[in-house]
Amino acid sequence: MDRPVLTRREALKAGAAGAVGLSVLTVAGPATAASPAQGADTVVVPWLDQPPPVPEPAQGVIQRQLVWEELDTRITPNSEHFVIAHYGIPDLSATSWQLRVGGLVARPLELTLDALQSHPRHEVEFTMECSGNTGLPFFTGGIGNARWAGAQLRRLLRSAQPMAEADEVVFWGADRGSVTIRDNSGITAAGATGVTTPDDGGGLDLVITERFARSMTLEEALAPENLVAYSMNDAPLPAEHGFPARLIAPGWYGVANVKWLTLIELTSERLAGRFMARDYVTIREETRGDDTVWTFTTVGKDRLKSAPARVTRTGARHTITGVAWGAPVSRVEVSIDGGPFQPTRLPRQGSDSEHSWRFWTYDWGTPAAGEHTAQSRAYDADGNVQPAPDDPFLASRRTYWESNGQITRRVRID
Ligand SMILES: Nc1nc2c(c(=O)[nH]1)N[C@H]1C(S)=C(S)[C@@H](COP(=O)(O)O)O[C@H]1N2
Ligand SMILES: [Mo]
Repeated sequence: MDRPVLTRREALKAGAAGAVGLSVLTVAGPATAASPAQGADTVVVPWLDQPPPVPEPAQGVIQRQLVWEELDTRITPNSEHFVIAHYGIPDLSATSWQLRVGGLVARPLELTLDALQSHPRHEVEFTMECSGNTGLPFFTGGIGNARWAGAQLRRLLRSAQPMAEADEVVFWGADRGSVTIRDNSGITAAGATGVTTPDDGGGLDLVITERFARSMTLEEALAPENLVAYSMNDAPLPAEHGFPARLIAPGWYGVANVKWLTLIELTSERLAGRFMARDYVTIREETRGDDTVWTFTTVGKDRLKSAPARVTRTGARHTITGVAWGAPVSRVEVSIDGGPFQPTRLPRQGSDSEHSWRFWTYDWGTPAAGEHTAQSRAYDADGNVQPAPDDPFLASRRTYWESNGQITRRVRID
């Protein structure tokens, strides 16, 4: 029978006897290091196609990434969970922080951290992925899995009593940054308060200070799994992950999970700010009859995806371990060196969360020495397959968001 995939803590509890059956999944330590838990004979074979360093402009935003060769537990420790921060990390005080629920509500709320924590505590395990992950050569580790806890968003919204006209919810973060809106000569003439600077084209740029914010419909916000979370893996939220509280919207790409929350605003209009309408917008070129149309869609819900995580060797025997996420996963297949797809093992896990990634393993046996490729593809519960690289949706994109195509890694076997 398949063994469940355990967290590091669960594996420790299970003890030595329990750990024996976990094979590759309890191997700890950096790439190529022999695992103490396995005896000296299981090693990680690092991928040949390592991502290049994050270039200068993106360095401030992509602050930490998953190292795939080190993925050995279902729960990502807080200190290893990827970090994206567009406007830096605000320093918020637990004592002076307040969360307001306002806008089109009959009873606006002002919640201290204590007041937030006095609501019933709900937990969800959720694999969060940045929608830019694997869309750029240097961005391949924008994913992690954590157990989040907090108050149910639905409960807070209902106690604020949304008015009949309220059909959108805007989540405002405390972080803000300078944004240049190009060529807005019409807007500036109408009396905008931002600083205006001449641009190259003879028009005017509008420079504003914008807060990080995202919106979703009230119906989407009322989904029972959404949390205003103050806890990550049983610890207070680390500063870089949104202290004191953030939105956790399981099933949505990372960008929807607004950190450093200060205001939840009910409105009657969809937000059209930077992270809804300019960045994190998928632009595609579609052919309709003789016509070409360009479509613009805001990044929203997760998409089915999988990736080979690492290759381990015990003696001459090789195993590929990977993960699959983004939708309820029914099976995962692997193609070696572009050959036919083979089934993998998809063991049951200690978590019953449908929002948690699933680990899979492929027994590679004793591959010939030399360079090889490993490609994975996942299927969801409805039989849909993770898109191939020539998939029409992926091929029509002119932006790198939502890159959920099948991933191929390269490895050299000695
Ligand atoms: N306030 C705020 N929330 C934010 C962001 C941000 O820059 N500011 N980045 C978003 C993006 S793009 C992602 S992918 C996730 C990353 O969450 P993490 O840093 O906890 O992994 O946070 C989201 N929430
Ligand atoms: Mo992101």
